[in-house]
Order: sequence, then C-alpha cells, then structure tokens
Amino acid sequence: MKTALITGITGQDGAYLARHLLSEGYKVVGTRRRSASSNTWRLEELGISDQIKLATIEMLEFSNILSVIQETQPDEIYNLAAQSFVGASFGQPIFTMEVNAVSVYRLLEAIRIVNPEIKLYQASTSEMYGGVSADSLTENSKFYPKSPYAVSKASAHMATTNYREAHGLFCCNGILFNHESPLRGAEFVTRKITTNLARIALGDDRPLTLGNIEAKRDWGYADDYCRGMHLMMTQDNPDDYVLATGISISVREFFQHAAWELGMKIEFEGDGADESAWDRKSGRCILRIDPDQYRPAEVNTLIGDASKAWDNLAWRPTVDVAKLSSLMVRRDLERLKNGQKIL
Ligand code: NDP
Ligand code: GDR
Repeated sequence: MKTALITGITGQDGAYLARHLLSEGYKVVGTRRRSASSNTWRLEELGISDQIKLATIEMLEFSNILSVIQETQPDEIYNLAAQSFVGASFGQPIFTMEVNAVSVYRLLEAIRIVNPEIKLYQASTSEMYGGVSADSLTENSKFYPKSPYAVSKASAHMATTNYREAHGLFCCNGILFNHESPLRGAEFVTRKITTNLARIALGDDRPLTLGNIEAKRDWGYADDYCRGMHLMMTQDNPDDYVLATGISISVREFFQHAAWELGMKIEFEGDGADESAWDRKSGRCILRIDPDQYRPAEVNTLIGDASKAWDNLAWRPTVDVAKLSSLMVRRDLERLKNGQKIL
C-alpha cells in the first residue's frame, strides 16, 4: 500500500485529492495547521474524515515538516498548502512568499534529507502567466506574475524544476487553471456568487457585491483536476503539466449562469462602478459593484491549453462551466434550505 502525504488537507483540493487517492488504495496522511477549532468540514462532507490520518504541519516550521515526513515515510507528497487568495496577497506579501515559496524549499530539503526517492507534486498555477496576452497558455508560455501570490508561486515553480534538474528528485509542477466546486472557499468569486445568489433566492434582499466582473477565467471542476495531479505522479518521468478546459468566460457570465439556474431573469444597468444587476422576476437589485474589491493589479484573461496532459496523461475535464455553476449554486441552495452554515 502506497502512502500519500497531502499538505493543506483542509482546503478544497485536499479533500478531493484525498478521496481520489483513497479510492486508488492509498493510505492518506493529511496535514493541517494548528487551530483552536476544527475545520475538517470538507472531509466530513465527502464522508472520508475517518479514513485519513491527520498530522499537524505549519509550513513555516522546517523541523515540523521534517519530523512529519520522517514519521510518515510517504511515497508521494502533494504540496497543496498555501496562502491561496490572490487578493489577500497584496496586503500580506511577505507572509505569502514565506508560506508559498520559501516553504517549498523547506519541503524539498526535507525530502533530500529523509529520502530523495519521495515524489513531490507542487501546486503551481495559471496566475504565474498573469499579464501575458495569449489565446492559449501552455507549459512553455512566459510568466508575468501580477500579484505577490503569483510571484510566490512562480518562485516555487522554478525551485521545484531546479531540484528535479539539480538533484534528480521526482517532482512535478501541476500548472492548474482555476478549478471550483461546492467545496470551494467562500471568498473566491465563483463560490461568493453561488452562496450569495442562493441566499437571495431564499428571500434575503441584500445584493451581492463584486469587483471586476469583466475578468475572464478558464474554470474547471476541482475533482477532475485532483485526478490529474495523481496522473502526473504515476508517470515514468516527472514533468510539468497544464490542466485547463480551454474555455474562458467572464465573472459576469458566471454570475448569469448561476442566476439563470435559480430561475432569475437578469438585466444589467449602468456602467463601471455604477453598474448593477436586477432580477426582473422579483424586481430586486441582486448585484452591485464594490470598487474596494478591485485588485491593485488585475489578471484580465486566462485560457489554458492542456494538450500535453490530454496526450501524455489521457486527462480529460468532465464538467463544463455551465454545469459547474449549476452544481455549485444548487448545492448552496440545498445547504441553506437545510439550515447549514455557509463555510
Ligand atoms: P485552499 O485555500 O482551499 O487550501 C489551502 C490549504 O493550505 C488549507 O488547508 C490551508 O489551511 C493550508 N495552509 C495555508 N497556510 C498554511 C500554513 N502556513 N501552514 C500549513 N497549512 C497552510 O486552496 P485550494 O485547495 O483551492 O488549492 C490548493 C493549492 O493549489 C494551493 O496551493 C493553491 O494555491 C493552488 N492552486 C489552486 C487553484 C484553484 O483554482 N483552486 C489553481 C491553481 C493552484 P487552513 O484550512 O487552516 O486555512
Ligand atoms: P483567482 O480567483 O484570483 O483567479 O485565484 P478569484 O476567484 O479570487 O478571482 C477571480 C477573478 O474574479 C475577480 N473578482 C472577484 N474575486 C473575488 N475573490 N471576489 C470578488 O468580489 C470579485 N469580483 C471580481 C477577481 O478580480 C479575479 O479577476 C484563484 C485561486 O484559487 C488561486 O489560488 C489560484 O492559483 C488561481 O485561482 C488559479
């Protein structure tokens, strides 16, 4: 039986990846940081919390990382732990760099010390391309990070490649475009839209507020992408792969898809920061623009080309963005109807 160590098990991807690896017969050890209250709700929602051994890792502590790897003796490590919110990284650049970039060195060095045969998956991101204007981004596209988050991830990406080349470690960068699900953190824009529209559909008349609704993203389904992470780790040779759907739509369009799913009839009024959206069925304003949500530097459009993953890994996304928005908003509606707290 192989053992996988997943850092960041309490996040969206940690939950789906853990479920996938369990179904593949792995023993899964998941790491979370110390906290006064439990935040394992995603593992509970997927019904796998009792099958995972939890360990505590604070990614800023080298000795902590080293001792958990020594105790666990994993075959594979999936490094998902990160300060993953782009918006917050502008206010916490040094912390973001420490957790997302310097900690990858901590992990790589710990692997070299404990057992250089341990494989590493590093959670890289389409944000590294940031300001590159290209119709379709591949593993060979240039990086142009537009936030401290993107700079930190580009740095971690290059460190991972360097350890593969310099020390012969089996490490892969998964360059994943945005992937969402009903387990997505509520601060990310897709889930912010679906939780708030569900609340509004149940009668709450406070409108949703968003920042730049013209930003376009290539949104896929997290479960598909976590399957792709595992495929990268089961190849004969380590390599980097883009995972994306190849379709990009705006925040405005995602909002429309989710609102239509709830039977709303949307009309937009005004421009820029004065724009609003109305549900003509209920006559209520359901969206206002909040300039405080604008980012100091924005990534306008991202579209990925996952041809390499299609060809080498036989990886395919199974859920398009319309279906994704529908399953997210329906799940949030169900949660609210059941009196569940939105987490
Ligand atoms: P989440 O934000 O949902 O999860 C991040 C995880 O990292 C949480 O478990 C969090 O713990 C943990 N964490 C944060 N800081 C620390 C720390 N200092 N020490 C230990 N653990 C820490 O992210 P996702 O699951 O969405 O993403 C997983 C990874 O993939 C991240 O690295 C992200 O940057 C990257 N990525 C995500 C994409 C996406 O679209 N989802 C796309 C491309 C890359 P806690 O619960 O305590 O906060
Ligand atoms: P992103 O995701 O920055 O792409 O990073 P997010 O959902 O936060 O933003 C996507 C786009 O929506 C715009 N936007 C808003 N975003 C948020 N969060 N809240 C708002 O109110 C709002 N209004 C408009 C943003 O400006 C942006 O253009 C995610 C994270 O998961 C990263 O960890 C990951 O690396 C990338 O996806 C790929």
